[in-house]
Amino acid sequence: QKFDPNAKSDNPNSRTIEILQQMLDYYTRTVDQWRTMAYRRVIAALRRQPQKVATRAQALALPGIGKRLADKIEEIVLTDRLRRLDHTNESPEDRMIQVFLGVYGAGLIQASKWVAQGYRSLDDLRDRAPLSKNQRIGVERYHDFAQRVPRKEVEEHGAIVRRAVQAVDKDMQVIITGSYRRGALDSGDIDLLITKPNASLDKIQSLMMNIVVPKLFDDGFLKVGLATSRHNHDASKWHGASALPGNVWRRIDLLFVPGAEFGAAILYFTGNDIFNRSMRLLARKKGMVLNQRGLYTDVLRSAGVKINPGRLLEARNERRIFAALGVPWRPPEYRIC
Ligand code: DCP
Ligand code: MG
Ligand code: MN
Repeated sequence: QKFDPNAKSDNPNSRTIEILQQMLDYYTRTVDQWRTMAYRRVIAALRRQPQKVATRAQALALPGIGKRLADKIEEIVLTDRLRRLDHTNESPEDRMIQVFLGVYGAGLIQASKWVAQGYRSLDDLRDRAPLSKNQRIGVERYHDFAQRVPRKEVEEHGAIVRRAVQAVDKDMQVIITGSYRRGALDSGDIDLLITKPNASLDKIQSLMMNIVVPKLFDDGFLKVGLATSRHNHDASKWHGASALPGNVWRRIDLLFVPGAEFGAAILYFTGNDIFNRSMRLLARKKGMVLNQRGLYTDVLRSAGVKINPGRLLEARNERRIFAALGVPWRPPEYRIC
């Protein structure tokens, strides 16, 4: 199917999400962890609704949404705003930090620095601030990267990469993960896991970096590379931007995964990040270690010194990792916290 560049995001709840997101931004800044979690949960639930959630009762029927949030959803739909937002009492500096946080790669420290240094708009940053190469791209493509990617367009980008990968090796697999795999109707970026059964990381990595990525640049599909890591201890990755002809630039992440680690990697890359944290914590409590490369028995230490590295329990199969942890299988759609 063809992607329609003029199509709006398919999500009927996008306005509600937009307003709830402003609340989430506020609570994130005030480090209100409890409300941050609640708002993340409600936004994730709304992202997966194909129908508009308009009433308190409809909102209450969603998993993990309590009465107060349900009231807020109804208020937003009825009034197109949320009174609570008018009382968050933001200073102009707070609002500017929020804007600068949207620059790719800029964290709270960098965003606060820019405000402290007197920059008051994106134009200001672009024209006057000394910026790294990536920061400059982040500023110049700010409005591109701020737009959510509709599910259909995520699929289009995945298909283009898959075609290029399989032209080189038809046994290679390209799997769309991240929020897409959790069922989101639109995503912040495009997350692609690239693997091949029984292939080593070196093999996949060199094929991607020497052949596929350059080819996708030649085709005009990839626009810029923003971060690469060769495997030190991290899995290998390539972060950058891609675009369909005539369309806005999207953030795209490629994760290169050896066949033997597929299960642990897809579990990690499906997220969400809070679900990942809770799985890791659970593993710890059971004397195991979970990371994106596998589930291990804990490292044996004596007086703080490693005696024994952890022994690998499972890495290849996602379901078997749940089983080894003693947790019932949770489909990606339900991994929202
Ligand atoms: N991840 C994680 N911890 C992080 C960052 C990422 O565990 N600090 C994992 C879980 C995420 C996955 O990687 O789901 C992909 O990261 P993204 O930042 O792309 O997040 P999502 O795809 O979940 O959401 P979005 O739609 O905003 O891209
Ligand atoms: Mg993502
Ligand atoms: Mn990502």
